[in-house]
Amino acid sequence: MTVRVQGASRLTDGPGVAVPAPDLGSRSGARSDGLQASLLGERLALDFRYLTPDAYLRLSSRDAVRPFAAILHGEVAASGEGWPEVRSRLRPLDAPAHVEVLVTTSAVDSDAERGFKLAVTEELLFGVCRVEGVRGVRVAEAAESLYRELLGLIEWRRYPCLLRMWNILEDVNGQQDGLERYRHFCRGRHEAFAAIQPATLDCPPAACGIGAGEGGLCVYFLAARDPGLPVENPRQISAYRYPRRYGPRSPSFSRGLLKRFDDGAHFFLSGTASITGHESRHHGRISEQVEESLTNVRALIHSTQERSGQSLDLASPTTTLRAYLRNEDHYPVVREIVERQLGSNANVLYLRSDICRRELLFEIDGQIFVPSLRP
Ligand code: 3EB
Repeated sequence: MTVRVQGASRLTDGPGVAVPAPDLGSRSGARSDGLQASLLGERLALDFRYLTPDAYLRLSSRDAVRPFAAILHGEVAASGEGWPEVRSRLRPLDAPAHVEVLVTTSAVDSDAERGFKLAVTEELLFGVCRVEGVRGVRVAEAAESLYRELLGLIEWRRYPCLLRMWNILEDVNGQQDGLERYRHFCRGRHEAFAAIQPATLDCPPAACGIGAGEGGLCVYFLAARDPGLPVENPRQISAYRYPRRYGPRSPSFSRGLLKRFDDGAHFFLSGTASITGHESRHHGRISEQVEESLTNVRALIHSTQERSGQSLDLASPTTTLRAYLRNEDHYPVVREIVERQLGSNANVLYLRSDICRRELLFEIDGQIFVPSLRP
């Protein structure tokens, strides 16, 4: 069942960019300062919100709907509140800065282990690790050891099911020691999965693999106690079956993953680009790449709906998307196509970033949240 939500705030609104109340007549749209749960008193395991830096800096871990991690795009001061903050090193194209906050009504513990900063709730484990200054074959070594620690950590902490991985590699398309850095990364990541054979292999996480101009290798993740439903795209070969020409080892992720908690259904959309089968399409043509990527997203959502019976709406106010553009000059044309297809109210961040195949000019990912209605 799709919840219709009304009175959505736009991306650049101040505090109270909260998920608005589902349209239950009398209860719709009530907002005050701070982040609101979709219904008063309702438990919220997880929600993603886009905030301005000012709104972000007013948040507190004592709020009822509290942050447990934040991704900072562009220049944003640290909050000093103790939850993990990740600097994406990706520049927003439509504003000086945006903050992506993961919020919950659960109790949150902040912690650190094996090089990861962690936030732990009853339902979820969030972690982030950054390794600076890695070059050449050492990219594979760094990726392998980071992923070994990560897989050990989620097992030990009893959140063995990876839902979502974010992989950001400096100079992702650079050639070093005879191989593209992204392929060194894939090799190391694959070695870790092969060595540890985690439960996660049966339920590969949604993921993205993108590049930044700096920041070494940064990996962050969300893991849960029980598995979600991984979904593949009928228009694309599964990434873990890519032919060897894309690198000595295939990437280990699913095209999307649906996970239900008490608060509703969360769909994690992997990085989706202009690839059909296993091949990149429309080399050098931005408009066609954006259209092809969005066709892929719709096909994936369609097949998720078929498999799960869950309706998912890309343009819902509780959907948050990121559009990655290799070339900032493409911003106006990309935005025009995205808004034509999703409407101008869709929550989309436009970020300058590299993409792990050099011919790809565009990638999109994000999450769709469908809050459950209480009887
Ligand atoms: C692709 O579809 C484009 O290496 O984790 C998308 C999502 C991509 C995840 C990853 C890479 C990754 O192959 C790139």
